[in-house]
Amino acid sequence: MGSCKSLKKVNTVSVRTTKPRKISPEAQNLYKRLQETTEKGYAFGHQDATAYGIGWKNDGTLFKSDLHEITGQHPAVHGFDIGHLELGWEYNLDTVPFTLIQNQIKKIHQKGGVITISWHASNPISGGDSWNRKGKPIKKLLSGRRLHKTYKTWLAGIAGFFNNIKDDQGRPIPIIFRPFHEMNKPWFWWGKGKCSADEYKRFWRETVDLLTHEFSADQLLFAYSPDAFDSREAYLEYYPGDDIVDILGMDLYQHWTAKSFSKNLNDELKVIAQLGKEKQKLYALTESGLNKVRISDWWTKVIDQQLANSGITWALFWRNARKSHHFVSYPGHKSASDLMQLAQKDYVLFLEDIAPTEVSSEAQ
Ligand code: BMA
Repeated sequence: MGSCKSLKKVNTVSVRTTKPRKISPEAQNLYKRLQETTEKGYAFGHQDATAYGIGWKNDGTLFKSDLHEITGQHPAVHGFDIGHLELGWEYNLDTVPFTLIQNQIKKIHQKGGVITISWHASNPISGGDSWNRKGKPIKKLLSGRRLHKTYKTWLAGIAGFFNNIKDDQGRPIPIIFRPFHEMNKPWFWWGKGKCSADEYKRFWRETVDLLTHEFSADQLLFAYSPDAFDSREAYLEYYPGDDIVDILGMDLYQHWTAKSFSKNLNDELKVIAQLGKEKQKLYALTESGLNKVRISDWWTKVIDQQLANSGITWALFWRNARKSHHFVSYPGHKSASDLMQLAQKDYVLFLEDIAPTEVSSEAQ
């Protein structure tokens, strides 16, 4: 018992000893813009929206999205994933070239859009993918542990990648980074069962600290994104601290019926809305979707019903990889006209709706 207690104390102390946050003026400005956006409604987000869609792939010359093909509007929030950047690869785990991601981010930023990045990092022990749960990687990646040096090399590379994405003034473009998402579920190597909550928090804090201080990526805002949870306590189990989390995120997909999904979404949104109010932070649905959008009026009857008055800043729907794995409608799909209807609501915000006026006219 005694040793358990003192161990806990050590963990708690080390959790708190990171340096105060460093946030660039551009990132602060992004946060302000997100606050203003939230007053108007919620922003529509899509993963890899301009990188590829159903039946097309961006060779670098296009600015196209499946959403735009249907509604005439591009997403306001654009998600990308940097999994495999840590391996020094030229393509991410979904074969999107990292140079394309950098160029798309520049274009999106120029048009006034918002960027959020996830990281399906490979397992540093086995070399397998994020779903490979060999060993206890988090324990080894912490400072003073065997793989910490490797981890620092990873983060140096990632910070370098972010720092190279610059705006027209040569300033790094602000990005919302949400590393090690869905940690409360047992599917990733950083997830439940592979480390304690204290270890996870310490790991997250060290990650933020290294990226922003040691590797100067202070243009980052950070989002915390657990998967489905059933209480406030469960939501906060891995929460690394108010000082380093900017956005309270949640990931939730519809796997079963619309009824149960709607209920879970509603319950969870209430929890993060309350926490957002208490902590004075924005909150967002950082990943969602119904694979193949197999309910033709899903957008208006399920999504909009829950999100319309939820106070979220954005909802990001997952990638349109192929006809058997897509989360946004595409031209000709049975849900396309319903998405069109959703897009007509004035509180559902797209790229042009959130762009600062001077920026959008410059970029045209
Ligand atoms: C998952 C699936 C995978 C993909 C991964 C990272 O949800 O879409 O096909 O590799 O996300 O984008």
